[in-house]
Amino acid sequence: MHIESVELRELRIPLVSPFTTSFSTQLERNTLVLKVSGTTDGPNGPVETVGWGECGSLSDPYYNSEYTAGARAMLREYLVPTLRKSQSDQPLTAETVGSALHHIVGHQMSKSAIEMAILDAELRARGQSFARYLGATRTRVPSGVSVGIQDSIPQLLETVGNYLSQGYVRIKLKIKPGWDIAPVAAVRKEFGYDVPLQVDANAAYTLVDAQLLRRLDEFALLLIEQPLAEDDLVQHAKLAQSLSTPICLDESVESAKDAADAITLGAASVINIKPSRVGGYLEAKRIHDLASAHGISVWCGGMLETGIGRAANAALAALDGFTLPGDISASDRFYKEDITEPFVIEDGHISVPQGPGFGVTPREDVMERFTVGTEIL
Ligand code: SMG
Ligand code: MG
Repeated sequence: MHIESVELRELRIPLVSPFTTSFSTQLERNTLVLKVSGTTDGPNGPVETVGWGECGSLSDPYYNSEYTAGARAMLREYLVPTLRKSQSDQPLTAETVGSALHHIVGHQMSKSAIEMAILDAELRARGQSFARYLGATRTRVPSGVSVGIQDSIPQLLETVGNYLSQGYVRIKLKIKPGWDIAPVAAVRKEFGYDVPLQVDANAAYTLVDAQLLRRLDEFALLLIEQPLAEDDLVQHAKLAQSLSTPICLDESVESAKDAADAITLGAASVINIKPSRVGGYLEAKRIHDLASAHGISVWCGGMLETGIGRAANAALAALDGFTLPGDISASDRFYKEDITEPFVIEDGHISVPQGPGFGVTPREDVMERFTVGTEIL
């Protein structure tokens, strides 16, 4: 497409309840929504089109190095100007965004946001759904839920019970040192061993904790997600040798190359694919393909996406290699009001949108109420 303008909005959307992980408590989602306008080539000349993207960053650089104010500067100062310049030399498509931005180091989430908007615009212009573009055939995906660290075990049991009664097919418990064995044991005791259960440490442990983490083995977890630091691939490989619980990487994988390294080293037997963390949906698909070829299970992670990112995640998770339920919950898991039509859980599943592009309609009037800044790039 040829970009004419990019409207960048910074939003702050309140969460229905605080979401606590080993690194912070989120009370709201502070994100960027991009609306790209421009033209694509149609059979009878240029066609006006619009597409939407969302940034995976959080307000503070605690999950990864990106943060929303930084992403905003990155898009304004580097990414959008670079794409504008590139389109004056050669045609820009969603598939060339990655290479046009490759010389800019890092900033995967910011890159993903603009690639997403261009992809949505192009697919809308040709009337194709994102699921069809990817070659995904499933029309619904199983819905897992990520449960934050709670104030007490009784409160945790109530929260988990509530999600199970809504039909969530897999529970993920956030853990940290001091909140690990006891909450897992309590959930198993209360709800039994038939509930698919996994944990996520968000890099809160070190290899010194191997013995403690081995105690999780008796609870038949699907996996333990990112127990060690982002750059600890070798140590994850060592840890994998002493646990029977499969190790899944999240923060450590920022590209298909990282995924290949992790697989080669034996650092992960499962990968959480978060499109924003790896620089976009096209790289996410490459990781899916690579993992499938190596017999590594993958599932789709989440960054508390609004309906825009949630729609795209659902389509990605509909690919065959996504063999485990993702963190793709209903919109009301986080939001009283979503900025698109809400995603709902039905029979433990979320429907994959089938309309052109990501297949959802961003509601600018609703967005307006959560907007803390807008700029036209
Ligand atoms: O979108 O359902 C969601 C959130 C899933 O737990 C989730 N994400 O490490 O996997 C993860 C976290 C990152 C965000 S924590 C604020
Ligand atoms: Mg994680």
